[in-house]
Parts: sequence; structure tokens; C-alpha cells
Amino acid sequence: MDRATRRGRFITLEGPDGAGKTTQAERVAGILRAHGKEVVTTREPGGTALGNRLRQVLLDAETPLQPTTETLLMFAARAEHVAHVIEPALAAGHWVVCDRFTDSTFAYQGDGRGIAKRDIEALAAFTHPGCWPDLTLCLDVPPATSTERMQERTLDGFEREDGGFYRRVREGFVKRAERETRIVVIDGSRALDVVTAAVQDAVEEFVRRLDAQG
Ligand code: T5A
Repeated sequence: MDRATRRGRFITLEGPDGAGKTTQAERVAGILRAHGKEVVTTREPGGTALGNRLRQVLLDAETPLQPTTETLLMFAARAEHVAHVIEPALAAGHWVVCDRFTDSTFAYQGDGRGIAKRDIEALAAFTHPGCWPDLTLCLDVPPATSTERMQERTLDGFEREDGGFYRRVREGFVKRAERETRIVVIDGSRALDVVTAAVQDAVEEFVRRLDAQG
């Protein structure tokens, strides 16, 4: 199959708030570009005009949503994002680096809010059948690190949740990583250069494995 018709790869960054995903997403894109890949960087919720409008609703600390509403809006934003950004980029052979995807819904709405996993699975199958990340880097940080890193900013609705919510979210990510081999857990609480080196190793290993497959 030639370069023009080869489907790109989908890499996501996951973890609790303040874990360092946005910081590392840029670095992942840089590593891939150094390997000659065309890279599209994006994030959730968001990534499209409607997705960004839904993001404002979802993160608005003044208007808390029912967990069911929150879950459905996450998937509504995702449906647009997959259809208009992620799938077209992958089909064109580009690599997509996305800050959060459906693993966040399992951790935040599932473990955090108590939405049944089978309902999230059904919504994922409905919204993005056959479109799952090839590699997920999950930056693991304890709630105290999240709080410390968010000190300087005005907190959105999620960031105002209590420590119990963040413990459940963190455990949710770690448990999901035990079941999904595409998820690599990286200790995100370490110094930035140490985390960056671990992220680089994981990405280089993934690219090497693909190259070896031809
Ligand atoms: N959500 C999202 C759901 O509930 N369900 C879903 O399905 C989806 C998709 C999104 C919210 O939506 C929720 C989860 C979120 O609460 P957001 O503002 O995009 O809101 O939240 P985050 O994605 O968590 O973004 P954050 O900016 O809060 O965290 P990041 O991106 O993980 O962290 P980053 O890179 O911005 O770093 C935070 C700070 O820490 C520093 C950075 O310089 C920055 O100042 N930092 C480090 N400092 C020391 N050592 C390191 N190793 C550091 N790494 C970064």
C-alpha cells in the first residue's frame, strides 16, 4: 500500500486534570513530525465549532449538568469531532494526536459520576464504531498534584470537584489501563524532563513496532 492510501494512526493522551497532557501532546506531535509524519493535534471536548460550543456548556461551573446530560453532550461533541476531524485526517494518512477521548468518559462520567459502563460502551459503539486509539499515553498523577498544578487558574466545573471524585477518576484510568493493552501508564507526577523522556520512549517504541511490521 503506498503512502497516499495508508491510514494514519490515532494517539491519545489521558489522565486526570493537570496531569500534563496538553504539555506532552505538543511534544508527541514534535516527535512524530521528526519521523516525517503529517500530524493533526486536537482535543476533547472540542475540536470543531459545535464541539467548542458544547465545551463551554460542559465546563461551565455555574450550570452543573445531570450526569446523563453530561455524558450525552460529550458524545455529541465526539460524533462531530470524529466525523469532521479525526476520521478524515486518518483516512488522508495523517497521524492524529488528541488530548482526551472516550477513555476520559469512562473515567469521569463512569467512575467519577456513576454512569454505567455498559451505557458508555453502547454510546461509544454508536458514536465511533471502529475508531479507537492505536496508542494511549495515560499520565497518572495523584489528586494532590492535580490541585497543585491548577492553583494559578480559575477552575471550571470539573476542576471544582472534590478529592473523592478525583480519586475515583484516577483509579478508573488505572483500571482501564489494566484491561486495554494500547494504554501505557506514565507517572506524570515526576519532573517535566523525566515525564517527557518517558513519553518519548513510549512513542519511539510504538513507531519502531509499526516500522517493523512494514
Ligand atoms: N472530560 C473530558 C470529561 O469529563 N469527559 C470526557 O469524555 C472528556 C473528553 C476538560 C474537562 O473535561 C472532562 C475532563 C476535564 O476536566 P480541560 O480544561 O481541557 O477540561 O482539562 P484537562 O484536559 O485536564 O486540561 P488541563 O490543562 O487541566 O490539564 P493537562 O492538559 O493534563 O495539563 P497541562 O499540560 O496543561 O499542565 C498543567 C500545568 O502543569 C504544568 C504545566 O506547565 C501547566 O502549568 N506541568 C508540570 N509541572 C511540573 N511537572 C510536570 N511534569 C508538569 N507537567 C505539566
